[in-house]
Amino acid sequence: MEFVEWYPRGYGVGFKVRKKLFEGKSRYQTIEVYETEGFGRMLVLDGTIQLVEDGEASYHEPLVHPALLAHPHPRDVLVIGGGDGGALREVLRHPEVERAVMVELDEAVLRVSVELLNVGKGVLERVLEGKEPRAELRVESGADYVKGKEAAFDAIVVDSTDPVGPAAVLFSEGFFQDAYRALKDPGVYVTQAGSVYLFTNEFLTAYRRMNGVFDRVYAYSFPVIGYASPWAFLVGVKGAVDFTRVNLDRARALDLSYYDPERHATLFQLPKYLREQL
Ligand code: AG3
Repeated sequence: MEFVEWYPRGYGVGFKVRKKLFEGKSRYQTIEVYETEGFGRMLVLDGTIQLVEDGEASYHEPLVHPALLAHPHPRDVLVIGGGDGGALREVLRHPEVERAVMVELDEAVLRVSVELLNVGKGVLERVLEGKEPRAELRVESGADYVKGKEAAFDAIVVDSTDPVGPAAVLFSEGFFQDAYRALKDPGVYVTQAGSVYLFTNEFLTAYRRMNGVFDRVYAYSFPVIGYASPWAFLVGVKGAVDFTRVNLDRARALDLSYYDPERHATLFQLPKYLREQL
């Protein structure tokens, strides 16, 4: 058996799977969990691969650490989405973080992640049992949550699904404006931004919208296991955050496997045709 996610133009990313462990429909989306042959369990939302257990860090590390290591003191951090707990887990590895709020829209994703996935490494369970004093978990729309917030967070990390359906609002200009206002100064915002080659237009649209809102916008990419790689990420900053540099002393304590802070500059490699459009 195999599971293939089909991207535009007939480009597929697939895994051999031993069996389907779960399928269900929540208010927002179809949720599936598979046991893959070589990469542990796999989470699929509306037919799109969200993660494989043995490889998810190739997404969560480059999503979280560059932004947090570029910020001088990420004390208050907001995670939007990321119901599997992987992004929150990486955020909590930073000792500077005093408070991490995670806002997930779909309670069913949280439940499936706690019951069937080994991604949050117990982080979600600990938060739910009140044993993670730095973290707070809310089940609501991230777009609603940031509305009206002012200078509340040093960093905002958006770990969303693709910019269609429930996550479309997280790529809208109005949301970027709300997120900008919710940031302190200095502040840093990071979002996943789709496949460099297969979602180029969505990526460019998000880039342009963010450019109209944030003080500076940076685009980078990373090869992610399970996605049509390279995968794009967008950073927007408020005030004095230089995203071309990260704090290497703080980085050393993190013991990372994929993102290499010593080679931070390599993040910015984009295909020439795309760089020329930024
Ligand atoms: N992040 C999912 C990124 C989008 C994947 N898109 C796709 N495969 N078409 C959320 C899951 C990881 N926490």
